[in-house]
Amino acid sequence: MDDRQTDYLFDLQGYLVLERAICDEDLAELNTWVDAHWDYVKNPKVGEENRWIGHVETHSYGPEDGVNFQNIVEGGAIFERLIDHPGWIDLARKYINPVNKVSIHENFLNVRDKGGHLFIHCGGHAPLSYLTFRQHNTGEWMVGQINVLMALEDIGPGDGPTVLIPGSHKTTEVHPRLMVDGKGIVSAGSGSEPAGTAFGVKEMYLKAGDVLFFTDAITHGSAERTNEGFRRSIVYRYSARHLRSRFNYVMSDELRARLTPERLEILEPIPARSPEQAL
Ligand SMILES: O=C(O)CCC(=O)C(=O)O
Ligand SMILES: [Fe+2]
Repeated sequence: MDDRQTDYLFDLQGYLVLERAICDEDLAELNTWVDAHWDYVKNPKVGEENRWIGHVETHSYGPEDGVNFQNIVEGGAIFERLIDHPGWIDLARKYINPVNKVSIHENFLNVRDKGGHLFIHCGGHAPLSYLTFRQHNTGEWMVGQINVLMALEDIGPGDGPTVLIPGSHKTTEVHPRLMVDGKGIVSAGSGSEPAGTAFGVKEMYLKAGDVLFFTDAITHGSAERTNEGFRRSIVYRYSARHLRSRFNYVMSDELRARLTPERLEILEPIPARSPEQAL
């Protein structure tokens, strides 16, 4: 595809599949990291407390979404390379718009067991400030948040694929499952069914190393995993620099020392200011 075709499709559909964006060597390294931390998949908590691996925190949004290794950029060199990976960073910069600079709002590695899924969420109707998607024939893109979902293994039927509704980032109509008591909500929650059973969704099958690059404004979620085994994915969410940090993890000195200036600017686009710095 040339640039015009890519732009057209992203505007129209709200997503792109970037095939084989991650090379085999990097994939092997990522999967080796997951294997080496399998105990955290099985036992993500000690009592009520999340476990930490250095500055990486094991976390879940709920019982159904699996284990999220949050702040995975602290997990080692391979995760640092993903920050400004050539497979997608230029597209993210372009669609967020260079005047906004990119930052990473949230980054995690997810491992999801059989039965795991996500509820349906988002859509053009939802008023979350970063669910914007603008391309009003001005030639100026302004996309509030772009999710880069990386498949570490093949994700096919029954593997709990991401599901989405192409074009739904543009709709003002509320998806029927997100209409509650006559009002649109941002996300369905417990009591709802897995997003894979929702009206109008498309299952997004990926090969290991493929990336699903999508606006967070699109109506999406995950189908239930019905196959044995675990789904492995990584999500880096790119936004304008003003939106840095869902959880506000404090960067370790070790990571700060290792980061290239370009990567540091993505993780810390607005350096802290204090009178001590002037001393
Ligand atoms: O886990 C998935 O398949 C979807 C993830 C998701 O909803 C997101 O990245 O915003
Ligand atoms: Fe999502």
